[in-house]
Amino acid sequence: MSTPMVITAAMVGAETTREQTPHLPITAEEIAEDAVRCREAGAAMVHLHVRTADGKPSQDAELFRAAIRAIRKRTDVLIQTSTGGAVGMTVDQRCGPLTLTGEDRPDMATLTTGTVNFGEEVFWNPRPLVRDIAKRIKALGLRPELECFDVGMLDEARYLAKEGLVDLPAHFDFVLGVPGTLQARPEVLDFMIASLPEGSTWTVAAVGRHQLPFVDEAAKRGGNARVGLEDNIYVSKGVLAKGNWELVAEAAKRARAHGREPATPEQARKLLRLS
Ligand code: KMH
Ligand code: ZN
Repeated sequence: MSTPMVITAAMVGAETTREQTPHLPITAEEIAEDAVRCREAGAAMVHLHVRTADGKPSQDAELFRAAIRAIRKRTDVLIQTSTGGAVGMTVDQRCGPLTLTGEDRPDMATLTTGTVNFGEEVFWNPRPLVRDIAKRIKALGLRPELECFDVGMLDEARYLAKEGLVDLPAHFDFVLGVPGTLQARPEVLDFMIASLPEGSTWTVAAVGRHQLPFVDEAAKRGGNARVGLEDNIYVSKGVLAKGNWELVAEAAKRARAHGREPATPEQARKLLRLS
C-alpha cells in the first residue's frame, strides 16, 4: 500500500485579506470551525497564523493560545505554528507562539532558513535570526518544518544541522511560486527533492494557481502537500474556495486519484517523526 499523504491546511496566513475572500477565518472560533471541516476532509495538520479582531496579522501568544485551545477542543488535527509571521515583524514578535507550553504547546513550528524577496517586500531571515528561532524551537522540544523558498535554503539547513541547531533527517516544506523567488515548475520540485538531506521528508506548498496542480505533483512523487487560503483562495479558475476545507477536500481527491490516502494525524506524527 502507498504511504499516506500528509495534507496540511495553511488556513489563515498573514497576507490574505477579507477583501480578497470573505471565507478567510479570523477569530479562534472561525479557525476552529474550519479546522474541524479540514480534518474531516483529509487534513492531518494545520499551519497556523492568527489575526487581531480587525484582521491584522499578529504573532501574539494569547491569540495563538485561544486558537489552539479552540481547535483542540473540537479536533485532533496537528497544529504547526508559524514563526514567519508577517514581513517586518521582530524576532521576538515572530516567536510569540513558541512561548506556549504544556497543553497549549504546538505540535510543530516553521523555520525559514534564509532571506528572500517576497513580492515587493523582503522576508528577512539573516543567519543570526534563523539560529535564534531554531534554538527556541529546539528548547520547546519541537521539530521544525524547514520552509525553503529557494534552493540555497536546503543547504542552509545542512549548515544549521552542522551547528547542532537542526536534527537531520528533517521535514522540509518547498514553498514555490512566491513572486520574486523560486517558481512552481515540476523540474524545480525534482531538483529540490534530489537536493534533500538523506532520509528527509517533504511537503510542497505551491502558491496561487499552482497550488492544486502541485498536489498531483507531490502525490506522484511520494511527497506531501499544503493547501489553504494562506497561499491560494480559488478552488478553480475564478471560483473562491468556500473555506480551507474545500481546498483540502480537493487535495484529498487528487491524492486518492494517485493511490494515496490522506494521512490521519496519528500517521502524520509517525511519518514526520514528531514527538
Ligand atoms: N508570511 C510570510 C512572510 C511561515 O509561516 O513560517 C512568512 C510565512 C512563513 O508565512
Ligand atoms: Zn505561514
